Amino acid sequence: MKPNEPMDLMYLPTTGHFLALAYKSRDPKRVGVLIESAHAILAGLDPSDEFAYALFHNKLWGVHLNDQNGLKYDQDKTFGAVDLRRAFNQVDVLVRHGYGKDGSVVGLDVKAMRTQPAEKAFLHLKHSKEIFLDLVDLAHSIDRTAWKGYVEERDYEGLERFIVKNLMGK
Ligand SMILES: [Mn+2]
Repeated sequence: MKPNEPMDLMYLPTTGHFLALAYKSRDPKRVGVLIESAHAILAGLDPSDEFAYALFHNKLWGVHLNDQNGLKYDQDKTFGAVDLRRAFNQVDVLVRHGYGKDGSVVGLDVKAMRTQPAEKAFLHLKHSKEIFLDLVDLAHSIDRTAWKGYVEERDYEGLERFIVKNLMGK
């Protein structure tokens, strides 16, 4: 999916569209989706919801993680640099589904935001990987019992505060 590109008009702008087409193909088991975070955001969708939906269908064959600030061109910003909560939600969905155990690969689609000295020209990639791995650690270490407690109490304000506190390292 790559909606909202100035030069493009997509017939299939979302994961749901792709999956519908996949099931109509001659051999649906050979068709899956690769979702890029920024492209989902440009469609007005939350990438973690798109990941979860494709995982439910066993069709998430790849992800390209990055970040996006608003409905501009496809920015391919450093993963988590715009919206850390949105980045955590993506990692959390992948971790909770054991993504990667069957050989699935997590990709990063990031580009340098501007011309920089050569020795700094690849930091966006390094930082994206570091932020991803930090969020994987958080997804493994976060107190799931406390999380479940908020859900059971239907205390969603408390849950928001709990997750933001965790993201702030408190
Ligand atoms: Mn991109």
